[in-house]
Amino acid sequence: MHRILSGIRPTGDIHLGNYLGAVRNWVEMQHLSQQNLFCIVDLHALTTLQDTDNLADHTRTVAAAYIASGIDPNKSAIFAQSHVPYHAELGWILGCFAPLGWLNRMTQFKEKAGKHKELACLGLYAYPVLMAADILLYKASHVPVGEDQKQHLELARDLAGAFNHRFNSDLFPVPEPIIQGPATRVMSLRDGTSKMSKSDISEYSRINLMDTPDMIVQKIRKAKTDMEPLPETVEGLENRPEAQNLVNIFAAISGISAADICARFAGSNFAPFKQELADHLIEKIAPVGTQMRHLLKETSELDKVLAAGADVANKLAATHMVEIRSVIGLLQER
Ligand code: AQP
Repeated sequence: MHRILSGIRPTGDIHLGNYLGAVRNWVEMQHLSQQNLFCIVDLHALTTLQDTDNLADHTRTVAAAYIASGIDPNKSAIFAQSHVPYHAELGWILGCFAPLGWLNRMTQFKEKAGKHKELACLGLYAYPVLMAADILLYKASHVPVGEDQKQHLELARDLAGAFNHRFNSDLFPVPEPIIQGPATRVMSLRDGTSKMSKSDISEYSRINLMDTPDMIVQKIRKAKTDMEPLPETVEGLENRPEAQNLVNIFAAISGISAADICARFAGSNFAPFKQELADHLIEKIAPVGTQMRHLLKETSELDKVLAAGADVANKLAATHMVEIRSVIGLLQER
């Protein structure tokens, strides 16, 4: 059975990277699989919680982004991770089988903990184990994510295999990552070598789904480029990270190939290219933002969608947890 699971942390405004690298692919896939679970991973958000964060609001905003992008609540369960307590339970259990050596290799922990590794919290370190639990709890077969989650997905696959081997069972299917499309890693508009990210302090580093058309034009106009004109071929984008990123975004949002884009703008400066890129973004992104604002006016409706999604998720997770506890040998509750 094909069961898709993925999620986004409610840590800020959903941006073009989240959309192109993840949500847009989910929308296409939801009709191809038998079951879809799209989670708002609020427990993961606690690992980097800021004083200014409003988790409840951000959680609803992510739910609105899913629906406005085209996730159909009648076809896919949309729910908050914290509304299904089994995620935390399985996270603990898997943590007892995750060798520290595996966790020490995780590059995201190194990046996010930065120079102050000793001050980083245990949750940030254990993040990939909870992510493995998110996936294995539902026996998800496919996990569509952006490129940055590849390593965590590999850990989830290793943990599934290690658990199955340890208990001589085939309880967990080994989940397949789906990292596809022309924008698996969208870069910052201010620095073509850094990932576009919600936590970047510069608003001009990203396009948010709720940006107005004016903001989109402003951000694209100010997007960093270099002094060279656009090249004739994609090979000419090598070692030009900002130009490459903008061409990739153009290709992903318009459906035109990078080769055709280069051929069309060859030798031109960035102004007409940026104008057309902004037009494409406004056409695709602005309606999503408008729909999100509309959905966020009726939070009770959003909460109903989240409650219905949590109901589906809790029932499935409860059944699997009984199997998991039994395989481990924990005394079952009567
Ligand atoms: N820049 C990106 N390009 C392509 N895909 C991306 N994703 C995130 N950034 C990009 C994909 O979006 C999904 C949800 O990611 P997340 O928000 O849960 O965590 P993240 O990867 O840590 O995203 P951010 O924006 O960088 O958040 P912060 O700043 O809070 O850490 C995932 O499938 C991810 O691959």
